[in-house]
Formats: sequence, C-alpha cells, structure tokens
Amino acid sequence: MIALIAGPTKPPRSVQGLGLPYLAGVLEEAGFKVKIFDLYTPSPDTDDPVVLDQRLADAIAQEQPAIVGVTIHTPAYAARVRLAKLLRERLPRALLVAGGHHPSVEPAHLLQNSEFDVCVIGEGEDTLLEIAQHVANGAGAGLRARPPGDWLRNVRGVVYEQGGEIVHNPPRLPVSDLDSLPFPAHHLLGLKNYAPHPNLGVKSQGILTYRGCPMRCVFCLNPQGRRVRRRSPSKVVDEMARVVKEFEVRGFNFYDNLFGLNRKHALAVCEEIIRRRLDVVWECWTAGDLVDAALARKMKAAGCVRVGFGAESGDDEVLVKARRGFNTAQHQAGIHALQAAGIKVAAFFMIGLPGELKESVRRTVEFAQRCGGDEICLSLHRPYPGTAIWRSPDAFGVRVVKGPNFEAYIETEHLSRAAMLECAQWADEELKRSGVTKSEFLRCDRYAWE
Ligand code: B12
Ligand code: SF4
Repeated sequence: MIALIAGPTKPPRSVQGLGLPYLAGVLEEAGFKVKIFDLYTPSPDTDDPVVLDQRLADAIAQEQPAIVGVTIHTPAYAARVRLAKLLRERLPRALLVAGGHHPSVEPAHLLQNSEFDVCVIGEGEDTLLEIAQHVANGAGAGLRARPPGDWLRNVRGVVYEQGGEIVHNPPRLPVSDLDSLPFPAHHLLGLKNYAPHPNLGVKSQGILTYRGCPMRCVFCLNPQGRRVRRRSPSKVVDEMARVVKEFEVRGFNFYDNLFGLNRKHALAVCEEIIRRRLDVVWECWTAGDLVDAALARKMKAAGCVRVGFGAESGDDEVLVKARRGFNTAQHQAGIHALQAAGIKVAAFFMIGLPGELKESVRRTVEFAQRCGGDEICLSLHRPYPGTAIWRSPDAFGVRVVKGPNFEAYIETEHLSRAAMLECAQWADEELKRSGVTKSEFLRCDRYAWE
C-alpha cells in the first residue's frame, strides 16, 4: 500500500491540490493500492498540530504502507519534517518520499535535516511509479541502512542520501503528453465531506487544462517549467463531466497558471463545455490582457463566474523589475473585459517586490482603487526558495533576510522591514477606508498556518 499525504487545508475543507490525485491515478492504473490521507483532520478535543500529526502518523502506521509520499510547500517545511520523524518512529522500514515544490528546489537540505529517504524533483507521476515498482519488487525499505541503493541509482528525477553523500540523479523530463495520464483519482479525496467552495457557492474540484508557464516572474519558482503542455479540450471536459456525474460536484477551480495564455486553446475548452451543456460554475487565474471581450463572453457562457487576477503592483516600473510581463494598462483592459462579460474579478496585489518605494505603494493603492476589481487582495511579498529573487537578490537590489525554516522577508534599497510593514499597513487601511470590498493584508502569512 502507498500512503500519500495531502497538503493542509483547514476545515471546512473545500479545496485540494491536484498533485496527489494525479499521482494516485497513475499508481492505481498500474495496480497499486493507494490511500490519500488528509493532513489536517479536525478533532473535537484538540487543535494542536503536534497531536494531530501524531494521530495521523498512528492512522497511517496501522495500514503498514511500504511507501509514504508527502507533498511539501515551503511554508510547511518544518511541520513536514516533524511529521516525517513521527512516521519514521512508527514505520522504520517504510520508504519516506518527499515531493512537490519545496523538495524540488531544496532537496539536499531536506534530506540532511529530516527522515525523508528520497526527494522527487518536479512532476512525480513517472518517478513515483518507478519507485513503487522497485519497492514492490523488494527494494527500498531501510534505504539508508543499506549499501548504495542500486535500484535507486537508475531512477531519474530523484535526490537521495547514500553513505553520507547527497546523490543527484539525472533529471526526468516533465510529462509531455498530458492526455496520456489517467484522470486524477478524485474518488480518494472524500469529496462527499467537502464544504461548498467559498468563491463558487458549490462543492468544487481543481482542474488543469495545461501545465507550464513561459513567463519568468522573479517572485515565482515556476513550478511546472517553462514549456507549456496542453491537454486536449475534449479530455479536459471529459474529466469535468466525470466529476459532475460521479461526485455531484458542479464547481471547478482551474489551476492553470494563466487562463487565456493560449487564446485558441482557452476558447476551445469553453466551447467544449458549452457544446456538452455541462451545468458547471468555475473560476480561474489570469493576468494582463490575456482575456479579451470575446473570450470573456465565451468564458461566461461556459460557466465562469470569477477570475483571480495577478495584478501585483500599480507601478509599471515595479512590474518591469519583477519581470511580470504585463503592465497596468494591460491589467486594466483584462479586468474590464471580464467585468463587461459579467464575471467577477478578484485582483491580487503584493507589496515588497524589487524596486518598491513608498511612492510605488501609493500607486498600487491608487490602481487597486480605480481598477474596479470586485475584491482586492493585498499581501506582503514572501520570498521563496527556487525563485530568482531568492537565488540572486543583489541582481534585483533587494536583501532577503532568511530565518531557520525558510521563513523570509525582503528589504529593498529604500524600504527596511519596518518601513515595508508600515507601508503595507498604510495601504491596507487606505483600501479599507475607501470601501474596497476585501483587503487581506498579510493573507499569505495567515494561510501558512503552521
Ligand atoms: C491549488 C493550490 C493551492 C491550494 C491547495 C494546496 C495543495 N494542497 O496542493 C491552496 C489554496 C490550499 C493553496 C495554499 C497555499 N499555496 Co498553493 N497553489 C496551488 C496551485 C495553484 C495548484 C497546485 C496544483 O494542484 N498543481 C497541479 C499539480 C498536478 O501539480 P503539483 O501540485 O505541483 O504536483 C506535482 C509535483 O509537484 C509532484 N508532487 C507534488 N506532491 C508530491 C508528493 C510526492 C510524494 C511526489 C513523489 C511528487 C509530488 O508531482 C505532482 C504531479 O506531477 C499552485 C500553483 C501551481 N501551478 O502548481 C500553488 C502553489 C503550490 N501554492 C503555493 C503557495 C506558496 C501556497 C501557500 C503557501 C500560499 C500562502 N502564502 O499562504 C499555501 C500553502 C498551504 C500549505 N501550508 O501548504 C506555491 C508553492 C511555492 C513553494 N515554494 O512551496 C505555488 C507553487 C504557487 C506559486 N507559483 O508560488 N495552494
Ligand atoms: S507567477 Fe504565474 S505567470 Fe509568473 S512565472 Fe509564475 S506561474 Fe508564470
């Protein structure tokens, strides 16, 4: 049995990433028994994450899995290291595999500071399957105690520790034909217990129409790589139809990095939903003027009710320094097109990008006030490993001040941490004072609840 541990979403749970369902789909297709455990299971008697982790580790240990796979996002680094220790105590011979964005960019550090045996780099479908096949054939358990794991030496896309050395195997290319993947294993997610999604008002599921992003925003680790791989619209809508039919879920969160990046493809997905008369509502992410009036109308007709908009800053110089690839005029055009079609827009802004000044924060507030977004969300920029800013802050004129568990903040040439916080506080108050519907100052820090 293979246990996969899903990233936390605090109850009432209404959303889940697609990484583990995709991995589980591939493993199940190959005949493996898989279970997805929710990291955070509410309990009437305690809210203490340590106690909840112990219970989770107990529940997993009862199943005696040969492999435990854990997704790690950077803010959860310390908590997942703690969980791995609990798992190791209970499952001394299981292979503990870490995957997702954090292990992909900091594998050596993770292996040296935790009980994880292997880090899977990037997309995990093929790599985890290969690992599972080796383990099923008798390899793997107690990896560290054995002489170099010959079987692991030939697995592409992994990093592991052997005899005190960190071994980086050659990379594995991302999945090129997304249509060849089985649908995500939605049936392992316990969807019947999900709450309606707050943005959609109905139960919902994630969906991807493509993977990859050609942009190079300096604050993003671009987790799916720059090469864009698209699914055929009919496959996307087959998946939606199946979810609607089998799980009575009508809502979808498109996790595409930028819906509309390929206009023709986005149109084709919408047309396929309309053609099949799927009664769904959905939201997606976009930026700039990727969505024009015609596409916006088609999206609306296909059930789109809300779009998250990565506007980031109201200052064009800051946008250039962030290599955002869009300016404020383009963002404004995109927001207008969506709203004219009757789609609600939530515009997201960050304070603390390279080149940030008191003046640029003021411009951000002004733009947020006049752009007409139905929701305005403001947060402080938190630098993450794997991003250009993290790797070479000097090139962007910023200082990244790092804590022991990857918690970090930014200071620019002109704004110290204290001054940055002061500016953000001012911006937050200013937006609230002017009646902007929703300003979520420090949202990022709050979300990362561990
Ligand atoms: C949906 C989503 C969410 C959802 C669900 C999160 C979840 N449980 O996955 C919600 C809204 C809850 C959320 C919250 C947050 N998120 Co989020 N989210 C996403 C989003 C848009 C899509 C994720 C997804 O489903 N991708 C599609 C699947 C197929 O890809 P995948 O998840 O990468 O999985 C593949 C590989 O990574 C790998 N893999 C993943 N897990 C594992 C495990 C094993 C064992 C193996 C072998 C392989 C493996 O294989 C998978 C299949 O190929 C991504 C952006 C993106 N494009 O990925 C951001 C993203 C993951 N989020 C991010 C962040 C920062 C956050 C927050 C910290 C936001 C905040 N500041 O509060 C919180 C973190 C919560 C937490 N404590 O972990 C960052 C992560 C950066 C980092 N360095 O960790 C991303 C990459 C956005 C970005 N570009 O910066 N998020
Ligand atoms: S922030 Fe969005 S547009 Fe920019 S590189 Fe990351 S995924 Fe692409």
